[in-house]
Amino acid sequence: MRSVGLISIQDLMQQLRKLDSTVFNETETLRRLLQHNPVDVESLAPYLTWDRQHYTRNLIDRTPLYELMAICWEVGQASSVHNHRDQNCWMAVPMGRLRVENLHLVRQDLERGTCHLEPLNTLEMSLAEPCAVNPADPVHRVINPREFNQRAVSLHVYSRPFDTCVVYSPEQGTCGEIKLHFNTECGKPK
Ligand code: CSS
Ligand code: FE2
Repeated sequence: MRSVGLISIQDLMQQLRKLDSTVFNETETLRRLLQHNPVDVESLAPYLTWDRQHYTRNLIDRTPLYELMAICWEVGQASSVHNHRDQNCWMAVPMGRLRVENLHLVRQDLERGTCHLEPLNTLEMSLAEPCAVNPADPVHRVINPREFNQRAVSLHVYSRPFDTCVVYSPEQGTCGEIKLHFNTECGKPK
């Protein structure tokens, strides 16, 4: 039986598909929708895959307007510092907790592969606390810190869909473009 107050991923998918396209142009409406509709991790079972080397990306739904994916984080796994190609992004955490480190991009020169970043703030996400990436300062990294001592699953809505991003090394002042891949799409291995 589903815990009180939780919805299934199918229900969330239906709600997202009904939204007017304008909702995806600002961050607060969808952040609130995710906050009021926490997803039951049980319903995500077909989309959850685990890899000891790297977090996994699992596509759940894609429309011309957005893509919805589940990302699975083993204890201690983290993303690179990266951007979201100027697309909006919302993240909810149906299982575990995750830390988001936001950075301010002072400058970048993609052709030269150089950048300068400064730490901005850190926040924590959980079932009760989804978040939206701030379009004014979209560079961040997501971490499942070893001390949290549990696997985590996050749901990401990207509008519009993107399949490349820029990754940064704040320590070395370097950056470069990478391609993003899915481990599974609609519950099937890629
Ligand atoms: N943006 C990363 C996950 S951390 S928000 C990705 O899509 O792989
Ligand atoms: Fe990200």
